[in-house]
Amino acid sequence: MAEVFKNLINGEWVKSKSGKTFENRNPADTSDLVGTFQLSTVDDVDAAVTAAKEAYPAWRDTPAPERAEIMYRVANIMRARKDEIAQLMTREMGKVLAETRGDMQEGIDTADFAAGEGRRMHGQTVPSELRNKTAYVIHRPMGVWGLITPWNFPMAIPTWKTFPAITTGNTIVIKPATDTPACTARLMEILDEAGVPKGVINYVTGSGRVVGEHLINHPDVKGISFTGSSDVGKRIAEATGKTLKRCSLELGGKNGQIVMDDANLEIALEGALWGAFGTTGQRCTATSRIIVQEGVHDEFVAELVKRAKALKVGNGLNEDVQVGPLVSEAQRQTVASYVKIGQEQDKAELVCGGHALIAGDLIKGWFFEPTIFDKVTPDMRIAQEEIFGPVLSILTIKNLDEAIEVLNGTIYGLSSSIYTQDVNNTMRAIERIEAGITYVNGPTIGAECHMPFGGVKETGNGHREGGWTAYEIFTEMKTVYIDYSGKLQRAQIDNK
Ligand code: UN1
Repeated sequence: MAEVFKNLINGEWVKSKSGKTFENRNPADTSDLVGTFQLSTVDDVDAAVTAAKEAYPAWRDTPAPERAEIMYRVANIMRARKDEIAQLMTREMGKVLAETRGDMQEGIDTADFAAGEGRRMHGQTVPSELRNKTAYVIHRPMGVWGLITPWNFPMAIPTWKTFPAITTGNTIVIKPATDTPACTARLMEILDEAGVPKGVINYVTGSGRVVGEHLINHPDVKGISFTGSSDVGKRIAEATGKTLKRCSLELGGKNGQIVMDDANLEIALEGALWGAFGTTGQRCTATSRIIVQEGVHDEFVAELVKRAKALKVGNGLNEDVQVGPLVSEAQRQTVASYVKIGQEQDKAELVCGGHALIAGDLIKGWFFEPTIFDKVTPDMRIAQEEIFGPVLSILTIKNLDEAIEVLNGTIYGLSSSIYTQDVNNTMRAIERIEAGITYVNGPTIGAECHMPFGGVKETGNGHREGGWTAYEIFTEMKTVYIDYSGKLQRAQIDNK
């Protein structure tokens, strides 16, 4: 019997008032039922928000270092359960074990960082312009936050949001993606075991239309943090804009890797393979465009195709598999439709892959060949739209100026990369590439949890989750002035 997962509301695991559940199946083998989950209603969301609201004052008043102590325990429990949850994650989402262990490690790192940050949470102290007066800034929690998470990083992204949100003294209601609710349930168990008081964390599964939308519009929810598509992000920005509710959005990408003629081709090739086909291309940071200088184009593409064809696609639970399935049938259909667009509408040249994999055991899951299009031009749809799958476009450029223009020529701006040995090219690219993240001689994927993460243009709304900047997202800044002169001092008047 597959596990039946319940909602976590006010410290209790409870069924939805709907009495309905939904299934979650392994995308590598759909006969493997990972679990059944509550198909929650707005009443369930209301109960979770009420619990979070009631738990807030006591949690807010708990000293931040005390809150952060729990994070040390969380990190240690996660370390102990790293392999077990990585296995579950591979079954739930499909990516290979090496990557699901990496996803767990990103969560552990985020817990370690939160544990330390709870003892810092520093504001700023500055001199006042008046005598016997001081001025400083502190960060205060806000109340209940709604966290809406995607399926591609089933542990890391929920931790990116949950840990800073609660370490700073907020309480949360989290709604995981319907494709990956099991890992978030494990995260809730861990937080509970580590000693997070009841009501501080609440977990409600169900559809975005019902659960997500109700959270976004709920008057007692003070902020929304969402990672997902730009289209949904815009809808959330619109809804939260009406009440000026804070929202932090991490959205789509169409990340480019520039390869200059003087690049070390070996590392540029390995970077392209990892960036494009790691996680089966299902990262917002995935490399979906190679922008290669004409002098090395032929050699680079020939070798890339050879290596892409050699990648072992299969069930990620097998240690020798390098590329797992797509997360769902719908995702595979999207990928197939973009391959069709690339061939028929864009008329790019398909040089590798392009088909669903259905031979042998692969018929059980949503597998797709690593796919490469050459002779792609910037105006083509496959060069502009986020595909979220193992489809890579090669664009050829003459020089660095053209490379940067092509790289910047999409609506997105999350991650980017340049392979070159030339320091002048490197510095110019760092300054002129429009993206939240630029890697030099590294792939577009692999951000570290203690650094700001996010993008420009339609990739987000200016926030950076990850690192110390996440602690600013989840708090209000309070500017404090203390006058100890014993008299009225008028700023801008008495001292001039
Ligand atoms: C995402 O794809 O939404 O930088 C996050 C990376 C990972 C996180 C990706 N650390 O690729």
